[in-house]
Amino acid sequence: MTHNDSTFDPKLESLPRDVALIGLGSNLGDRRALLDAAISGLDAHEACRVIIVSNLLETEPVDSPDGSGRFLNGVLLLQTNLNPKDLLRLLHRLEADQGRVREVFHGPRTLDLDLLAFGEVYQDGDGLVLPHPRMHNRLFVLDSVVELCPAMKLARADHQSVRARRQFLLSSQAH
Ligand code: PH2
Ligand code: MG
Ligand code: MG
Repeated sequence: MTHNDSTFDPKLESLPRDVALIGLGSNLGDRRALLDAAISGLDAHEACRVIIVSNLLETEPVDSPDGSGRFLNGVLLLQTNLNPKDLLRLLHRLEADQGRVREVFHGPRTLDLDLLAFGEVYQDGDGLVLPHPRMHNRLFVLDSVVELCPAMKLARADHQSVRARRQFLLSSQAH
């Protein structure tokens, strides 16, 4: 875990308005190098500063084509002056820089950067859904988010905290 900022408070229930939560994933090529390059690329942008990066976890592919390789997943918090749409464009550019080709839906990807949440923005249109419509159902996301912001409330899951939602998914998986 990287701390650039000692002021980040894991007790926060919502993200500050200029902070985005970004999901990192790769299941093709040198996954760690690809994710490291994406993190550096984000931090290098003049309007962005990486606050903190979770550990990177090895995860089984979910809803992916047969034969998909295991993912390396993590999340980071980014302080930014960009608006959500411009940030999404930057994420897509960084994906393209790392050779991402969009062919098969949920197919193997060198680099996947997902805009999971941005401040308390709640929107369903204009080419972008925030918070991400599936994050609260994905353990491979919540396992990393719980490390950075366990108390954050999930607007699309009855405002349960990340910690509570993760426990709920784990216990429903067990039966
Ligand atoms: N991303 C997907 C589909 N399935 N599975 C894991 N474990 N990790 C991912 O990042 C992932 C996935 C679509 O973006
Ligand atoms: Mg994704
Ligand atoms: Mg994506």
